[in-house]
Amino acid sequence: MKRALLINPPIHDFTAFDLWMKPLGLLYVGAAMETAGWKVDLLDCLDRFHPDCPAPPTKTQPRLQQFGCGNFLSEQIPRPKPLADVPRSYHRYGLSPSVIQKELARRPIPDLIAVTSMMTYWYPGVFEIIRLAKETFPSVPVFLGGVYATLCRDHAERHSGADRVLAGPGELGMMDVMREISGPIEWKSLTPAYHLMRRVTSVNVLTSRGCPFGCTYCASRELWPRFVQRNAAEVVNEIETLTERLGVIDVAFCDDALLLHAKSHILPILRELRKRKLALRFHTPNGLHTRMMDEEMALELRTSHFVTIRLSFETASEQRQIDSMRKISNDDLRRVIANLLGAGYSHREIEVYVMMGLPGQDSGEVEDTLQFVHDCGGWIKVAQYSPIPGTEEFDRAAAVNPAIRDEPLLHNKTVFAVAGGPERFASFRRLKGLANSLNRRLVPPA
Ligand code: B12
Ligand code: SF4
Repeated sequence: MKRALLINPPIHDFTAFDLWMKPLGLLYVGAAMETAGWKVDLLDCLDRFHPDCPAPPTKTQPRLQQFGCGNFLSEQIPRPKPLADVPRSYHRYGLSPSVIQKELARRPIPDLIAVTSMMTYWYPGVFEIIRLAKETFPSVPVFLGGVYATLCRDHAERHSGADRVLAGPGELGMMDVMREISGPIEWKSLTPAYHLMRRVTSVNVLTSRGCPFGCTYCASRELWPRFVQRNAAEVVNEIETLTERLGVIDVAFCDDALLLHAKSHILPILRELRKRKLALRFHTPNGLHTRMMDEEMALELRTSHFVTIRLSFETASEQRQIDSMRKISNDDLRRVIANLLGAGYSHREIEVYVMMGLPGQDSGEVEDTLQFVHDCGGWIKVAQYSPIPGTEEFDRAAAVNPAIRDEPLLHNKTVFAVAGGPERFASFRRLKGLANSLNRRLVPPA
């Protein structure tokens, strides 16, 4: 039997937190390989529960902790050269290199190694793991896929050390590779291979791929050129099977467009889940399409135990809404927050993403947006802009800083918020302070 070793790399970044973070892409790749009769093993360098390398208890974020989120093990490391000017400490998150080496050494030699990648600016962790894997298994081919590999393919091919970089959906890419190695394989519908993980505190579910909107700062189209929704019954069965088998109650939806075509998709999914009386809690860390949240949807989410609701709003600038986002207006947000409040959500539970650091965005625009969200009764969640190759906004950002074209480290969300000198940093801190004080005013501490 052929063997594959899947690896989820460590992260090098200013901050990282396990916010329902799962190597979902890799778990799909693993499912495809198991279906094809391969023996699959996973080395999850972000395993918070590894006996030799447990993550420290999470001291903050009690709300998120109870839903299965938490800190990664971390150590401070020097900032890489392109980030030398960013006034923040830089860390390595995940299992220590020595534990990774031990983990690699105790495994039988695989026939191939499949490494995933997430944020484009997390490539140093990817390179590190490829180097360590090559040290232990010098003759085993390493395949690299995932978001970084898809969006920065040239960079990955030139610098990662992987033998092959596969852009796009890995189930398909790896099928071709497996066919090359072990002959014909039949395609089957897949459930992510969560059983490969040591301990799972929540599951991530994708009910669809892609998004038809095409906002100018978003990579969705680059990653999934077509919007495809899965069969509703298949999604319900997956949620039921996974949560029962793994003994978890927290489910995070990772869709780009969860609420689209609701009548034939998410509404039947939620109704069927309720019918099956599964005691689950749902989370939408990746913002929801706000416009789709009518009264009926707000009530459905409440009745179905959606306990983390995040809405994509980004900006109250009507000009920018028209120019760059096809998804929302200010009236939409006002109406939607009212619907959610009407459905029984508290102000604290209605989290609204506000984007900071977009090209050409001045602090006045952000300030107006913060105030607007607050006035509507929403809890502000500041999201820092990360420029993503292949998007229109990336070209605008590159006109200001051409270095982002060759150096993905400069896509880091922290860089974009705080780089550009002390004035910009001071403005960023002031805006963060304003967001916090507006939130405190909305929900005074008990
Ligand atoms: C869910 C999600 C999150 C979650 C958690 C992610 C997780 N790991 O679970 C949360 C909410 C935490 C998050 C946070 C952020 N995210 Co996010 N996130 C996503 C999202 C919507 C889905 C990721 C996912 O689970 N996909 C599902 C799996 C199945 O897909 P996949 O991993 O790509 O895997 C497939 C292929 O890539 C491939 N593959 C994967 N591995 C391998 C391996 C091999 C060998 C092969 C062959 C193939 C292969 O096959 C898989 C199956 O088809 C993506 C957008 C998207 N559509 O992908 C954005 C995305 C990755 N995030 C993005 C951004 C901007 C952010 C934030 C910076 C937002 C912000 N401003 O705060 C933060 C950053 C967090 C941080 N610490 O820096 C950007 C990327 C930015 C970048 N420069 O790389 C994306 C692309 C969205 C966008 N706007 O365009 N995110
Ligand atoms: S609506 Fe959301 S997922 Fe769709 S393109 Fe815009 S930002 Fe991306």
